[in-house]
Amino acid sequence: MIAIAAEPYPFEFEPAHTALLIIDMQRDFLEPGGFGEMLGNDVSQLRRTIEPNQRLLAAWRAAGLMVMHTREGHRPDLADLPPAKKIRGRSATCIGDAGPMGRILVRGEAGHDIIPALYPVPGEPIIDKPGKGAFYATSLGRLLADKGIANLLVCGVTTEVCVNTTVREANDRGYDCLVVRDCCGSYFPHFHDSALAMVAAQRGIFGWVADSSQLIDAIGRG
Ligand code: C5J
Repeated sequence: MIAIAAEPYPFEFEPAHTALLIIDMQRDFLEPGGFGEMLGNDVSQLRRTIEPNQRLLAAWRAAGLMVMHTREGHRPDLADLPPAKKIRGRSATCIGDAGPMGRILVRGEAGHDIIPALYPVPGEPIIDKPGKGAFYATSLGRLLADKGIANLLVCGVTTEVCVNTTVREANDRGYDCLVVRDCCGSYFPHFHDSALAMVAAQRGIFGWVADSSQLIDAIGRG
């Protein structure tokens, strides 16, 4: 059992029963010229998470521990895209339409894929999810149960949408979640800060928050 300093109190975990879950580090959200930037967002707010994620991912891989990745997106026939989600935002270009990097958030398109800097290696499951939460309409719960995972270290983008939604889903399913502060990002820094505060509030109503350095040091100490 390892314990690390975290908010609101130390997080204890057994590495063999703890998965690193990296949410939606996709080209369309992070790369200049992608869907996120097309909507007027400043992608540098998300890109600052790339290096911390690389360091944590390298440490987790070196220790031989469980890593999973998610991608938000839809079938090419859009059968899993609710009409409400398609038109939400009333943008001229919507999910499923041709965008700067192929059809927006459609599986198999360039923009839907994970950025090269954090690309999964063989053996790391990729969960394709049609919603914001990683459990909804996916096999994530089954995979975690099969691997005996009890704790999740949650990284990725965006902190207030897909990260927090996944943490809430995981919380209701009995997982302990630690959200990794510097490995998560939002286009809106104040949303990032608020989303983390919500996780750790009320003595950890959803979970814990810590910096990646705490995890890397702890794994290094073994
Ligand atoms: C959003 C996400 N914000 N991955 N997706 O639409 O947070």
